[in-house]
Amino acid sequence: MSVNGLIIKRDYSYVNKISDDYYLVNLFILLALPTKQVKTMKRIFIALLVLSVIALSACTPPEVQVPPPDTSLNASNDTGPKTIPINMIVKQYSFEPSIINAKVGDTIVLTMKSIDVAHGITIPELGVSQDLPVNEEKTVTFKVDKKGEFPFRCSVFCGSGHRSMTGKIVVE
Ligand SMILES: [Cu+2]
Repeated sequence: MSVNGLIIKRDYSYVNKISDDYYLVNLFILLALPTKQVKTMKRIFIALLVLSVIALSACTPPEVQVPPPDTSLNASNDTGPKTIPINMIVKQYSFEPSIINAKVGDTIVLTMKSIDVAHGITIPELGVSQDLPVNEEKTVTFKVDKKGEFPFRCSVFCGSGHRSMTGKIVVE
């Protein structure tokens, strides 16, 4: 019998005497033993630990993702003004999309929905102002008939990031 063999025998009997409550303690004792067999067990244990961590992280529910709406809806070399429908998600602290592109003469049909707290939108230079209660769709329709950038912002105080809740309509 090798010395290693004796150590294993002795320690296994020791482990057997300890109640289940000390399962973890037993594991650590085993992990501290320097024999080949225990080293193998240690590897298996660590592999299982890594696998369970991976399994757990795979099980965490995915974040609810709002599909990113188009920010560039000014495609086309079509002639003539168009009607541009925009679906906008409003939340602390952003409008999505935050940039809306259009051409002079286009009509924008902007449908907005706040998904967290009450917000509002104001586009001063285009005369647009709309409260946006939670979970209610609100639509404003307006025509853009001059070139330029027309900033909009949240018009209802909604928290610490309220002032950074901005966007713009870019008319070419
Ligand atoms: Cu807001």
